[in-house]
Amino acid sequence: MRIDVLSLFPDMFAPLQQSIIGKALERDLMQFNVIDYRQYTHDKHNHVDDTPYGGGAGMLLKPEPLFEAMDALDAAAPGPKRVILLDPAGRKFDHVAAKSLAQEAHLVFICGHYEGYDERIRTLVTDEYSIGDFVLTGGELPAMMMIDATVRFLPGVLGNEQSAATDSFEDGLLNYPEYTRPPVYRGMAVPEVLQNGNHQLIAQWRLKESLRRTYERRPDLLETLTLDKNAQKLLREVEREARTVSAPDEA
Ligand code: 4GY
Repeated sequence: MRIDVLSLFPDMFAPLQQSIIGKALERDLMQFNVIDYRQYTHDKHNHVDDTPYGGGAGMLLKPEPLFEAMDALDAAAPGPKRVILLDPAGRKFDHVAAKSLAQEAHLVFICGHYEGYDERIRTLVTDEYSIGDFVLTGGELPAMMMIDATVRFLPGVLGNEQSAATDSFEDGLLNYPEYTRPPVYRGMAVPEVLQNGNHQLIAQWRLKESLRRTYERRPDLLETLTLDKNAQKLLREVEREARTVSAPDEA
């Protein structure tokens, strides 16, 4: 996979070269390149922004630098690309989106600044994504988050011991609670079932606790999920236990 980022603050991407992404670069599993699109301005003061037609507060990104940066990129690396714009008005980025982007050969991220984009910039774009309902000062942090979440899915990036297959969201549920040694810490014990080595019982306990955590924290995830008979039974137990625990007087 090749990733290009168009940014006015290329130095912000230094941390990405560390850690797991750094390893992916070392192992040649991906190429990563940041383009400072201010270099595609022609005026003396290298302006990338201008005032909005029709008036109003704030400045907008001008179309020319981004169009010319994309022309140069198309010439240097021809072929199909997913061109991603980071914007609070985009589709919500999630686990499924990261997995789908990981199938692509070439991703381009456009990082904006100021109060928004000249609308014509959107004609360069194949996908618009938001990382959440809040407004940042630029698209660099969202781009880094999306790149990190996507690169994890490239074959060979995670070791066997850190498989993406056991992530939260992979089965549509939040992860079950996990424990390591010691067996009791400050009076808090590791659940008995995890210590007795019965893998069937452990799998059932984990599925039930995944369902419990999702039911308590992200009931919206359960709405779109199809559960098998066993999971349905465990979810009914979770629901019953929630009623008994939160209203013990009525039990
Ligand atoms: N939230 N999700 C986001 C963002 C910064 C001004 C438009 C977000 O993805 N991007 O807040 N981006 C703004 C900065 C231009 C993008």
